[in-house]
Formats: sequence, structure tokens, C-alpha cells
Amino acid sequence: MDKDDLILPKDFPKLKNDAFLLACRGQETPHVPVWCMRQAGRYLPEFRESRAGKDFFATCRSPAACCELTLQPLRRFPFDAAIIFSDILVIPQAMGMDVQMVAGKGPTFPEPLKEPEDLLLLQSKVDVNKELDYVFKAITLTRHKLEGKVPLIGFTGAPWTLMAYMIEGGGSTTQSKAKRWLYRHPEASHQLLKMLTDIIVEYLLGQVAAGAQALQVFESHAGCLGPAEFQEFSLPYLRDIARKVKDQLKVSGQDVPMIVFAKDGHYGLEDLSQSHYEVVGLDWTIDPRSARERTGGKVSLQGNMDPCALYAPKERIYEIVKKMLEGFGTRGYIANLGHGLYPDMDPENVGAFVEAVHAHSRHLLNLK
Ligand code: 1CP
Repeated sequence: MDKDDLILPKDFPKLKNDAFLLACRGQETPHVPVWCMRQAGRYLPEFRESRAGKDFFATCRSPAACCELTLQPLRRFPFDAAIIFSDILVIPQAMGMDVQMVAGKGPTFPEPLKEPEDLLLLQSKVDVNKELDYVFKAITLTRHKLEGKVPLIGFTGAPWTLMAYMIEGGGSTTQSKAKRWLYRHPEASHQLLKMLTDIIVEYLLGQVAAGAQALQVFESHAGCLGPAEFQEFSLPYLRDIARKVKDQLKVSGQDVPMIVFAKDGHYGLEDLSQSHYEVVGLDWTIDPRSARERTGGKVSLQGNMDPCALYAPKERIYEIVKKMLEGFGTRGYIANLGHGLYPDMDPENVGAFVEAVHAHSRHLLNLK
């Protein structure tokens, strides 16, 4: 065992930059905070080097490796938050499913769920503290190694998104196998979604206990659901997660901001802004001003530059960021992309994006 794998005492260093946490709560900040989904990733040469020849999930199981990968983008860019390096699919693994990362293909389940009877093969009562202990150790270690530079975000996949992977057996554009369950086996679908919700709640509470200062829930496959299916199979579970996590945290006097990101789920924006999350993350298909109108100042917003805008020249990136900031305003806003960075993106343009957010938001705030 690496010496960094040992649990460290939790007297964490004092936070020096709280702009992200303030923005989550709609409070005043000196600049608009910014981070990027997939900021730790293959677009960074140092990431490719660290990951070379190593199994993806073995990397996820090494707290020292996760810590290093989380810190890499922070050494290059003045991001206002770090997100722990891990993956949403560690939950199906903890439930007993085999998940492999296949080069050129992405995550693959050799034996996905096919019929409701297969639910019996799953570990429904997962000992989260034992099975996902490696994530908690990675969070504790990273929170220390960040030295209070910026807050650390923990995350999870949402129940519907995880269910979709568990049935599809990997990525899919239609999610038709998983949606077949919704229409053909609604009861079994709810049984699985409920099972996942219970595990997710414990998992998020464990992340906070380990040192996570904010939590993001990724409903990456919201876009495959229509409004009615979203109402039935996604939203109630998203709400349950936030409510249960917050109720539990309250008991110990803690209050950790939560972000919900339902990709392509614009039909659910009003509901998402009333589902106990402080922040709603947006993909790039939503206009900033209309998102503000539809959420009526109830929540902070996060997003939503088209990641492909990072292929533009730097001056154009500045112009796009300027419009985005003017659309969202500087209060209750966290700048981000509308989805993750792609491996072929130029790190220099990521730097230009971060710099544009900081510079233009300071300019707007100085005008006030
Ligand atoms: O070898 C590699 O480096 C593979 C690329 C990669 C990376 C960098 C994968 C495989 N996962 C990750 C890390 C990861 N995954 C993070 C790290 C923190 C950061 O953002 O910097 C996070 C937050 C995730 C979450 C995740 N994994 C999501 C939700 C976000 C999203 O993209 O919508 C999803 C859907 C996954 C599944 C997954 N893991 C990896 C891939 C290529 C995929 C998508 C597969 C597909 O559906 O096609």
C-alpha cells in the first residue's frame, strides 16, 4: 500500500478561495467562479502520461493516482473548484457488476441486466463504506493536498443514468434497451431506481464525511427521456437524493451545496429548480436568459458554453464568454461548459476560457 493510501486526519487546511461555494448559494463573489466538467482528462498530456498502460478502474481504486489526476488541471489553470477523479460507474461495480473500460469503446459491462429477474443477482444492500472506501480515501487525501486552494466537488451518477448503463452494457445513443424496461417493466424499473437511490444517498454522505465540499449529481441521460418519463423515472429520485442527503447533513449541522446536471433535460428546468438543489447545471442547448427566466431566481445556474467553442480562436472564445456572462449575469452563476472537455481540445484554449471568465466578470462587477 502507498503511504498516501492511509487515512489522514481530517483537520483540513483553511479554504482560501470560496468564490465557487458563495456562487452556489447566490452570494456576492469577487469574480464569476469557473471549472470544467472533465477538467481532469485526456486533453492534458500529463494526464495521458499518468494513465498510460494502466487500467482505468485500477486508477480509480488508487487514492494517490486519483489525487494526482484531480490536481493536474489546477496546476495549469486558476479553476475555482476541483472535482475528484473517479467515475459514475463505481456504483454498479459496488453492486457486484463487472465493468471494464475498453480502449476505443468506453465503459463495457460484459453481463448487463437483461430481464427483471437479473435484479436478484445484484447486491441490493451494499456496504458503501467498505465497497467505495477507496473513493472516500481519495477525497480525504485530495482535500489535504489541495491545501485549501479551492473547494473539492464530489459526484455521483443519478439513478436513471446508472440504470441505463447497467442495462445497455455501455454507452448508447438511443438507450432503447433501458427504455424498454421503463415501458415494459415499470415496477422492476422503480425497484432498481430505488435501490440505486439508497446507495447514492449513502455514497454522497460518505463523500461529505471524507471531505467533499459540494456534490454534483450527473443525470447524463436525461435527454433520452420525454417529459412524462422524466417526471416518473428521473425527477422523483433526484429530489429524494437531495432531500435525504440534506436531512442527514442537517443532523450533524452541515450544509453542503448540491448541483443537479440533467443533460438535455431542458423540459424539466422549472421542476429541477424546485428540487432541493442549490445549483442547476445546464447544457449548451439552453439560452442563458431564458434559463434565468424559467428558473425565476430560485437557484444558481452553472454552465453552459458549447465545449466545441473551445476549438475557436482565443479572441472568439472571449466574445462567446462575454455573451454568456451577460446572459447569465454575475450573481448566482458558475461558469462551466455545457458538457465535458473532449480529448482533442487544446489546453491553451481551456486556459483562455478560464481567463476570459475571470477577466470579463471582474470587468462587469467593477461597473456595478
Ligand atoms: O481513460 C480515460 O481517461 C477515459 C476517459 C474518462 C475519464 C477522464 C472516463 C471514461 N471517465 C473519466 C473520469 C470522470 N468520469 C470524471 C472525472 C472528473 C472530471 O470531470 O474531471 C467524471 C466526473 C466522470 C463522470 C462520468 N463518467 C459521467 C458523467 C458525466 C458525463 O460525461 O455526462 C459519465 C456518463 C461517465 C461514463 C463514462 N466514463 C468514461 C466514458 C468515456 C464515459 C462515457 C461513455 C458513454 O456513455 O459513451
